[in-house]
Amino acid sequence: MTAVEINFDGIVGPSHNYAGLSLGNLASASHGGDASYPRAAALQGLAKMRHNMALGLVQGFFLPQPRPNAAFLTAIAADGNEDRRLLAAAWSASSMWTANAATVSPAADTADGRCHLTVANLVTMPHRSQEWPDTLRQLRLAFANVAAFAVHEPVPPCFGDEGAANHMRMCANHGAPGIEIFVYGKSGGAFPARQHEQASRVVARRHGLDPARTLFVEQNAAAIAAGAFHNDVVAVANERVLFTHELAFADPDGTYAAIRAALPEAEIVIVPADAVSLADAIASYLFNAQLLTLPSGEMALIIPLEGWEHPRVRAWLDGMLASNGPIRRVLPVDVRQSMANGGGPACLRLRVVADPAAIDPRFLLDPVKANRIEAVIAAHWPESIAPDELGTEALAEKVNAARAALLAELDLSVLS
Ligand code: SUG
Repeated sequence: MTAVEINFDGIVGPSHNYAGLSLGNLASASHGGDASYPRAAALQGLAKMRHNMALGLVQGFFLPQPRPNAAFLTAIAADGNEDRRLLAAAWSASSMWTANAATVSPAADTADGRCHLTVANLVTMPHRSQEWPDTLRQLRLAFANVAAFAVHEPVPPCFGDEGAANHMRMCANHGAPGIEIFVYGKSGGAFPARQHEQASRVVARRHGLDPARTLFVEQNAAAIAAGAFHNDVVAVANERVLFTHELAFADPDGTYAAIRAALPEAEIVIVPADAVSLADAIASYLFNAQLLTLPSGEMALIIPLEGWEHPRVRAWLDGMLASNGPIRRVLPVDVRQSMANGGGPACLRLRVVADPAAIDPRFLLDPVKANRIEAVIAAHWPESIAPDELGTEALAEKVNAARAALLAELDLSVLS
């Protein structure tokens, strides 16, 4: 068996819209009420998947969830008098950000030698709290092979869990045993701390991780206050490399020392605040990047165009590329529709290290399937959604038909 890293991107759903639902996510707040472009959004996401596949990497995907969510509307007793934001929540396409779908511990790290996944409860934001049952259904289909995978229910809702967005794994190479780093926030600041320490600890125990190779690290309260609502807005890791803003963690030196003690080959690339401020990092999403090992062994950083176009970020990246650091290539991608809701390239993917042969092939992408998905999006996804269209029967019919067409095309109507 060959374990490789597979990135599962969320296909952007046909109800993609900007409702300003995520307090503490500055992009979501500033774009609330804008018109959205679901077709362009989904095509941008698909182009990113193709881009990474063309680099020689294995690519998977998850499907959009049913929207508007009838069960959620029933649960909140929607009768037309509910808060407009609750109505919008039932239409949210937020499951596209699959970094929040689950926390994944590859087989090499776990006591029973299986890859463990715990679906994230996402309880902090109402529009995201409805995702986990449908996510769990997809995880149980994609990772149905119980000899290779264990898929867990969410941690109890008294502990907020946002999945892989607050979890980093470092290792000599993907198939080797690694260290797992869980980053949590402490509540009490201006914005909610969405990942709770006890949720991370529950996940680590469930997954059977070795305590000697598991770190629990507090996120810097200043980073959350500046808009880093998930750790993956200020840090990303791949194999032996951690790429981080110097203000990402509450105790940066203690964190780096603990990482080096647990993984001596660790290389930590620190971006200083005097080169790229926290505000610049959050506006540009420099760290919400995919740090990938290419088949050549070189590492590439897939960043959003917003980062490439940002003068101070670009200057820092040019300097990094001219130096002899471990990140050898920087590749910008256009995911502007997702970015306007605070979701960069890293938010759009869930990393799973496993043998692709153990995964249901319906969730794996190839160039022909990408063409088929593109045709469905082009034919069925709404070109645009104005905020006052949410809640209308006409849009509900269009969105439902679009999703049904995609499920049928991918032989996944079982999810309907
Ligand atoms: O949970 N935005 C998402 C963005 C998630 C980004 N994911 C990671 N950093 N891994 C969120 O805040 C905005 C929806 C709206 O406002 O309509 C939203 O849910």
